[in-house]
Amino acid sequence: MFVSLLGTLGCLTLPDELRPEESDQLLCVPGGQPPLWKFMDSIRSEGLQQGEEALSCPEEGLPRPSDSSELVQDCLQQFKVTVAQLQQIQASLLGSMEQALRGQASPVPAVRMLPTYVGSTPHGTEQGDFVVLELGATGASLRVLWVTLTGIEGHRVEPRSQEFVIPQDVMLGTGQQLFDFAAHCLSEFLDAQPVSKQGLQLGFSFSFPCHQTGLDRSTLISWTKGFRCSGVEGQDVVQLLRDAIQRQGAYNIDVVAVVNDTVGTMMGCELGARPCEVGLVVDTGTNVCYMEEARDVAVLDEDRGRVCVSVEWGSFSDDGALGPVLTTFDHTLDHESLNPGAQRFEKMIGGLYLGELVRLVLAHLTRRGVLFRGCPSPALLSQGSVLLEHVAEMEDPSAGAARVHAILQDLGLSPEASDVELVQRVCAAVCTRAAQLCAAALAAVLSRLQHSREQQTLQVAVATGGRVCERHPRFCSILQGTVMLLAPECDVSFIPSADGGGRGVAMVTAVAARLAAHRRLLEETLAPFRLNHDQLAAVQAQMREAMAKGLRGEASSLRMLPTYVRATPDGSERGDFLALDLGGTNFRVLLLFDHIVDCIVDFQQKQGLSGQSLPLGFTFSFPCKQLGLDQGILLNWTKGFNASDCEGQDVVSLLREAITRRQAVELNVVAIVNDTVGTMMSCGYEDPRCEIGLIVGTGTNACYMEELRNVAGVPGDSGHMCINMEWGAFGDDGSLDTLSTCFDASVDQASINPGKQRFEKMISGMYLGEIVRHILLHLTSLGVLFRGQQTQRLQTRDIFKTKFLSEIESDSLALRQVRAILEDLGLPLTSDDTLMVLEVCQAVSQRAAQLCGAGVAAVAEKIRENRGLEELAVSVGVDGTLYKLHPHFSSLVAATVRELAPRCAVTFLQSEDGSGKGAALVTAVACRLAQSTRV
Ligand code: 0WK
Ligand code: BGC
Ligand code: BGC
Repeated sequence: MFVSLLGTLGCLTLPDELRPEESDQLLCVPGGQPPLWKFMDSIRSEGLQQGEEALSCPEEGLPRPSDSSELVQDCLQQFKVTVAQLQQIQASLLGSMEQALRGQASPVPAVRMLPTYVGSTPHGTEQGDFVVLELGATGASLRVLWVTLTGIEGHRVEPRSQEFVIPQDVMLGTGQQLFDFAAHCLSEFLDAQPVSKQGLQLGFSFSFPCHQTGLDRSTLISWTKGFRCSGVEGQDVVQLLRDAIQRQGAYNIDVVAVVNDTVGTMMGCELGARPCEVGLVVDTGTNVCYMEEARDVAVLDEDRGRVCVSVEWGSFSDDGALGPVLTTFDHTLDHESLNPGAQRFEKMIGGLYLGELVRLVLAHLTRRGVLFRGCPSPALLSQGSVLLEHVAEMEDPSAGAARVHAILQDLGLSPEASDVELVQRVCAAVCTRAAQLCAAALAAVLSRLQHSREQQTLQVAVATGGRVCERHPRFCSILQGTVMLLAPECDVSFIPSADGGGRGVAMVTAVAARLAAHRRLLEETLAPFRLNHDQLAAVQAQMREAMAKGLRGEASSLRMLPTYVRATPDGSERGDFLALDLGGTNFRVLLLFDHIVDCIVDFQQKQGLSGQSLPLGFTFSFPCKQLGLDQGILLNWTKGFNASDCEGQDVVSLLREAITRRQAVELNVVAIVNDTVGTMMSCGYEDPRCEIGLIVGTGTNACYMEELRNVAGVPGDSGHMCINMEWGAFGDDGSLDTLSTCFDASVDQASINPGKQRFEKMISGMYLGEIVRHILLHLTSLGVLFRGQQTQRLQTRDIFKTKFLSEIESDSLALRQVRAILEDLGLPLTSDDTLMVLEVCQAVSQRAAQLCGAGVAAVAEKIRENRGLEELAVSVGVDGTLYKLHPHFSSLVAATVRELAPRCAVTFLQSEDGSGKGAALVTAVACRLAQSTRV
């Protein structure tokens, strides 16, 4: 007899002497869930004792106790839950939900509130063929579906599917076993479908609590529902599935999305009057998801739109709220379960547990002689023998007493009519409570929706799925009735999910596939901006070569202009000087030089310097061939300047003529200085090791102290000469074409000096915004951004300022602020768009900083080699809005220099007073040197 007992549980690996006879299998309903109680050891002990107990029952049975009706009342009363208790559960669950949403860690929230990266309910435009693998929704079985989405409203293609029972030793085995089993089932299913073996897209419905970090990245937190495979908790289950499919090697399947079954249920609901925004599953386990306001989900850095959150209410266990409704049977069930103390709420509602609760009550009443004349059958004394299907049938009024009788007989019992009626009452008590508790929890979710949407009356559709909802005769009606009682201000429509969420998973997969495709297009577009070590080292080497040619006076894109600054300050410089700084962000006008003098005179008046004859240092930030300290022939304008009659002129003369015209006789222009030189000098005043000047602002350029012997065209072999590299023009000979992208070409063609200043146009502030704008236009044309809608604004030149990059990439700015900047530009963007725009900005500024770093590394190495040093310590004086304001530019430049010039310890000094002070210092040094030659 004992053997047959185990028969009923039939799915487990048992020692031979305990393996059941074939005939006993009947009771095992395919996909039916033989609960995985810790029966091995308990059954051995208990079974035997119970078997013996069962066997020791007198033929005529035990007399019915006199207080049987009290015993029954007491039992059934335990399952009665008052409205007040339901309201307390509702309130307590709501409290836990909001606590978890706020990210409050202690006390540990009773529910997890896991963001699912599903940001919108289906548009109905999703289309394509998708494979869906469902694992865990229905306990010991997995399902594979082939779902075709037509993208045409109301046009629905019936999914094809196949269910596979998961062997117990797999559910309790290793993770590899489980995922290999899943991959095997996938192949078996696909072998039967007329589909290609390549490019299949799969949506993975994995119905367990997971931390998702993306639509296709999800880490299992803990198993539930009788699963306990080793080596999976804490792992990315998508990767485990990908590895298993790889090992299987039969199909090339891309797992593009992982979805909780509640999300699949919500997304799969037919598009009715209003989309479903809540997904409820009551199958072996239970859970709910809903569309929460993204701004209220603390872990998400988002303030607009909504995100689907999986509540994982199965773990809800607030002793205060649940304590009073937990019965002794619940404690026994939990104690005997695979995960005692966990999923307490689920163990009162989930289909895996309802049958067991009923069995425990029936066994209890039988031992008290109230049922079956006190004679339990071995089956009744064995955990997991009463299944959800049994309970659902026994409660189904259409089943009738005969059917209940048959089921109880199948469990080895000899029921009398009164037993049948009492068993039905027990089933009703257990399931009514389950439905009411589920309703209290759902009412908490509805209250949360009402709060977050600030709506007096909430209209919402709830998609329902799972065999308890589908098969239990009264579960849904009790659920709906109790919800109306607990959330009267909510107008809720319940939409049974047509196919258990398979379509919903395919919907999410379609969205994920679209996003994945967009991501691939984004990566392809940005790949040319991601420079690797070799490419940067090549730029460094090409720059060294161009420097050498330029210094030798040979044709080179680097003019390497002598500046006649032969020394950096030694700190002894003293005196008052006037400094003029033209070429950066400020001071841009036409009638140039007259206007400049007007400004100087105006400045003198304001500073009370009128009439004082002060030496003036003129920072002129354009390529000038200097013939002396106070002579500079403008070679060509850059940075959008285009004042006429200046190129080829000595700009110092032009200034002096303007001074003469203005009779501002007291102005004495002593030196003309490039802003890089001015910056080097002003920082050199503080740090004598400062021998390189760098500007990364509107334009970009660098200078450094070169050995005079290396400077062709300037007499003398000893001493130094500061060289203005004019590196903005680096690559004008085509040496950078391999790195140049179509976006760089668009910016160059649209500039007033096409083909010129190529290096500058990949680095400096005047151009980065435009490069980004062209990339955004390209991605919009691909449909990757802004739903493919080209906006007039985005087609406007210079509308995307480089300062936006600095703002958008600032760590302190949340995505929400990024979105605000972009919306001011009239761009209709989604949260994914915001992320992509951020990545575009990062790619463009990173390339600029790396190229700039490669340039500085070339200069530092040149100085080190000039001096035949193993190691060089040198400082770089830096100025320019982009370098100073961009949150990461300076650190990226420094990191690139460390990588490409490891033997140079390079310190970057941000110039505080601009190059004006440098111009004054150059003037002072010139005056000092002039003084020393006169004496
Ligand atoms: C401030 C310096 C000036 C230089 C400017 C460059 O004083 O000489 O031209 O930095 O930065 P920008 O203003 O172009 O951002
Ligand atoms: C799992 C949930 C799942 C629910 C319904 C629970 O045990 O933790 O993730 O949604 O069962 O299948
Ligand atoms: C000019 C340089 C200047 C740099 C930074 C470039 O466009 O050609 O002379 O140093 O901008 O302002």
